[in-house]
Amino acid sequence: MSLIESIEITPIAFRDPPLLNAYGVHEAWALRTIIEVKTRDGRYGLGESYGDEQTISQLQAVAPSLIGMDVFHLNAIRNRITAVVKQPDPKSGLEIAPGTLGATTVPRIFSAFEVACLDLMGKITGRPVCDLLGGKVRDSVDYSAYLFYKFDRHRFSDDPWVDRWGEALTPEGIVEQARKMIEQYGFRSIKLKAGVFEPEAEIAALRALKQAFPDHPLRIDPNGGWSVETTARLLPQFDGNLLQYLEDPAPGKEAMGQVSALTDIPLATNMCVIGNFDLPRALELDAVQVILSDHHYWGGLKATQELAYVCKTWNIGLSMHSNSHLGISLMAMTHAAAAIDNLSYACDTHYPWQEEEVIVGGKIAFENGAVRVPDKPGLGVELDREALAVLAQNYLTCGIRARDDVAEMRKYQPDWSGKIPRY
Ligand code: GKR
Ligand code: MG
Repeated sequence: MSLIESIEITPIAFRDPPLLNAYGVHEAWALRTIIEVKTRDGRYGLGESYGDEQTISQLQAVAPSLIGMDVFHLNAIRNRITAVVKQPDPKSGLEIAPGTLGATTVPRIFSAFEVACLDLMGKITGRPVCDLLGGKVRDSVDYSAYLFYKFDRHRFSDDPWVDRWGEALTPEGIVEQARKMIEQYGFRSIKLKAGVFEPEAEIAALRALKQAFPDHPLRIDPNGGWSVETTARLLPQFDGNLLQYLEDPAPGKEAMGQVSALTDIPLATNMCVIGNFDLPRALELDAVQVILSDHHYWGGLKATQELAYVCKTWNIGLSMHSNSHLGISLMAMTHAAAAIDNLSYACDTHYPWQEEEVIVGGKIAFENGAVRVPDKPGLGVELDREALAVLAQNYLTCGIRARDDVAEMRKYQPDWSGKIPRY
């Protein structure tokens, strides 16, 4: 009853607004893959992962070798995946989406199956996934309002869809976006995606946010868009507890170590520490004081717990990273976060930016900025097969096969380099 009989891997595409970052702009469609692991008795477990061609072909290559394995034997499944998966160049992929990097291949592919197996284990035992991780330490998980500079609509897409958020290219536009998002979702922390405009303009937006939402902790994340010199110049402007943490101001561990030596503001990362292999050097340099976990590339929910123990041991803060995703991922993130006591910050999520879903019941609700931890067996979500078919069809027709923010930005600005640090 717990042996894997078949695996379905379905690439999907859903609409994504023109969100700006240091690399460029989001394309009109974001890609994901839905993973279904099935047992003979008709049960299925769900996973959600990246949708770039490389990830899809790796998932497809591994799947046949898992048939007949026991969903409870995660160690054996990890060993099988490690033996089967082909390791690409560790530097291949998109730096801004760490889960697409070659260096994270085995943990990324394992994670997709691990979550599906945990969902199945939960369904077989009648327990929610967080119980399989030791039980919840909180009843709901806090997420933050994840603000982006953005265009009003995609100028180069044939699809007539226009998102409901409008343009945000100024401090006023960002405050307006925050207001809408907080009104609708109740978020109690704010993150501003930066690295888009001159840093002073982005700090003006932070100040405007502080004035409008004095009780909301603030973070800014230029994705390594600033040099060490620029960051050093900006640091005094963050005085007075403006920031809860400063995320990836400069690119790479060495640069982050240099910035860290200049400030008491905690530095956070989802770029220079993306796996256990990055930890020794980061610790040696004291390069980061907060790590943004992400089960999608860190090796699953249990590996995220292991990272939490490392963070506890070394007195490093733990937060959670996100890329564009749907509800299966949100539920996996919620179960992991529910079972980690030192996850001390509201988690990131892109979820409000997406309108489509693949789960029964549509979009997951937030209350006061938090998602309630479900007590149903498994992840607590079921697949809406009609919705899945629509998004699978989108994938076939959208023409995108790997996220490329740089190429998309070049449509607006042909001389765009997309190189970091830019300032
Ligand atoms: O979606 O543009 C984006 C984000 O910049 C994303 O790609 C990052 O991986 O959210 C992420 C981050 O915190 O760096
Ligand atoms: Mg980040």
